This record gives sequence, C-alpha cells and structure tokens, in this order.
Amino acid sequence: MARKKVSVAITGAAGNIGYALLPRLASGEIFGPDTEVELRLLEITPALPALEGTVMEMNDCAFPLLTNIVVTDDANVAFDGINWGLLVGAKPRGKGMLRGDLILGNGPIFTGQGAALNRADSDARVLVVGNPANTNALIAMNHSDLANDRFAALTRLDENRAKSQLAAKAGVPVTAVTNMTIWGNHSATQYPDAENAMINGQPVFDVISDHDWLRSEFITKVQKRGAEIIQARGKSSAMSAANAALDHVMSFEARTPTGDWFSAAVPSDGSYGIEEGLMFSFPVRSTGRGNYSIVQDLNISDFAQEKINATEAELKEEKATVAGAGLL
Ligand code: NAX
Repeated sequence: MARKKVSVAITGAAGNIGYALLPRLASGEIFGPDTEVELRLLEITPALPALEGTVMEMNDCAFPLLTNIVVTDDANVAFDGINWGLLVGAKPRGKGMLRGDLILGNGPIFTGQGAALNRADSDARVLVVGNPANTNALIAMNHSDLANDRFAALTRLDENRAKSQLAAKAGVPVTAVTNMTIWGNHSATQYPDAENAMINGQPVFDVISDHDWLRSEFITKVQKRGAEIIQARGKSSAMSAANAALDHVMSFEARTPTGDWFSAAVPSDGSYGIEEGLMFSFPVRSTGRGNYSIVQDLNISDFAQEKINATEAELKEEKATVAGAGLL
C-alpha cells in the first residue's frame, strides 16, 4: 500500500550521486504519483553552500509532490522521522590509498550516523551506498537500535551491470535477464552468478554457448566495471549508482514478481553457510514495504563456492579491521 507522504534522508547530498538522486526522488517516479516527498539533506559543513545551490535548482524544478527540503550538517536533524535513509556521503578513496585506509577513514562516519538513525521512524529502511558499503552498513547497524533487517548496502548497481552484460552478449533486451544474484561484497571480490540467472526463463548457460566467457570475462567485467568507468569518465559512476539506489528502494517497497529476485547486501542469517551478521549480498525477495527474505536452496557449484568463499573472507577481514579499531 502506497504511503501518502514519505520522508527521505540523503547524506552526501551535494555530491555526484546526490545530484543524480534528488530530482528522481522528488519527481514522484519512485514512491508514486500520489505520494508527497520530503527530502532531508545531510552534508559536512563546508559543503553546505554548494548544497544550497542544488536546493535552489530543486526549487526551480517546481516539483508538485515535493513538500519540504531540510538542509543540515547535523545527522540528528537529517534523520528525524525519516522513512528511508540513503547513506551516500563518504570520503572518496584518494590516489594510492589502500582499501584498509578507506575502511578506517570512513568507518567513524557510520558510527555517528548509525546512532542518529535512532531518530528515524521505527519502520524506516536504510541503504548504504558510500564505500566500503557493506562494512559501513555493518557499522551503522551495530550503532543503531533499529532492527538489523532494516539495514542494507547497495549491490544493485553490480546486478544491473551484470544484467546489461548478459543481455548484450545474448542479443536480447535487458528485461529478458532475471534471477541475477550478486554474492558478497561490493568490491572486486563480488561474485556475479550467471549459473542461477535466466534469460527469457531459460538458464543463461543454455542461452549463451560461450561458457568460457561466462566463467571468466563476464565476471571480471562486472567486478571491474567501476574502475573502467573511472578510467573513461575521470569520475566514478554517479548516474548509474543513483539509478541503482532507486531500483533498490523500489524493489524493497514492492512485492517481487513471482519467481524472480534481486540482489542486496543484507545481514547474513547464516544462509548458504555465510557467517551470521556479515553484511553480505544475497538473492532476496521482498514482500513489499521493506520486508524481505533471502532466497534459499539455489544450486552452488564448486566454482561458485570458491568465489563465494573469497568474497566472504574479504568481508570477514573488513569486519576484523573495523572491530580492531573499536568501530563495531
Ligand atoms: P562525491 O565525493 O561526489 O560526494 C560525496 C559527498 O559526501 C560529498 O559532497 C561530501 O561532502 C559528502 N560527505 C563526506 N563525508 C560526509 C559525512 N560525514 N556526512 C555527510 N556527507 C558527507 O562522491 P559520489 O560520487 O557521490 O559517491 C559517494 C559514495 O558512493 C562514495 O563513497 C563512492 O565510493 C560510493 N559508490 C558506491 C557505489 C555502490 O554501488 N555501492 C557505486 C558508486 C560509488 O562509487
């Protein structure tokens, strides 16, 4: 059932992804044409003047459904009463910076924001986009009183990238590709699973005869797509990242079509032997309004298991890093 009003917080709203997110949230496209939207925008203090410029533009769009915009550098204000929190803001990875440094640099942002999320509506949903997204979501979840299953990290961009690659290879529209799972971390260890995906209801391995491509190039292409885009654009993915974040919200708000699923990093309940509590990307189905379950009993080949083990090992290592720094 559609709400008549929805309040959405976006952190890092003055950034690139924020710029691509805001107009689509306010247009009515995401929550429906009869739902009013309030936007609560959080930025660090030095970015507030730039954010004011974006707000001027939002006002100049004269969106009929946009009732209110709050601009703040205080997470307690930003998250007050929200239904959705899109946690995009994080420090970018600098040149030569190791992933471990990024984890420790961004972790503290999510301890404070996790605690501030206690001010959200008790039924709120939180999506972490800022990298390292899985582990930042783990930190926020651990510092919040909201139920654990309200927290997720974005792997929908990876899912969309995988679908696009498979559709191009098979020469079919992207809508023909379903049941696409991204397992694990939003990083180069993620495993995009073509073995359980379908094209027009047929197993991908029956439709695409180039199995070597499916087992090698396809996987690395999806794993390294972010880097490829940075190389070409000189900036990281923003339009496609915002689009994926909105796909994630819409997928959690709606009942998943029968037989299909989508990917999101959610707290592991031990499914597929993944350590409980790790923020791990699984195939999930939504019952609508944010409630979901992890799809069970998918076939995991030895090839897939090896990849899943590798991405789980990376997430355990990230967890140990933030636990060691007192961030959990
Ligand atoms: P930008 O650098 O353009 O914007 C980030 C914004 O966050 C800046 O305006 C900055 O002032 C703000 N910020 C920093 N610390 C903050 C804090 N404590 N509270 C509130 N705001 C804060 O980056 P953008 O391209 O928008 O990317 C944002 C994040 O998304 C990055 O961490 C990026 O790595 C991550 N991504 C995640 C993806 C995913 O699929 N999970 C894909 C795209 C993207 O790479």
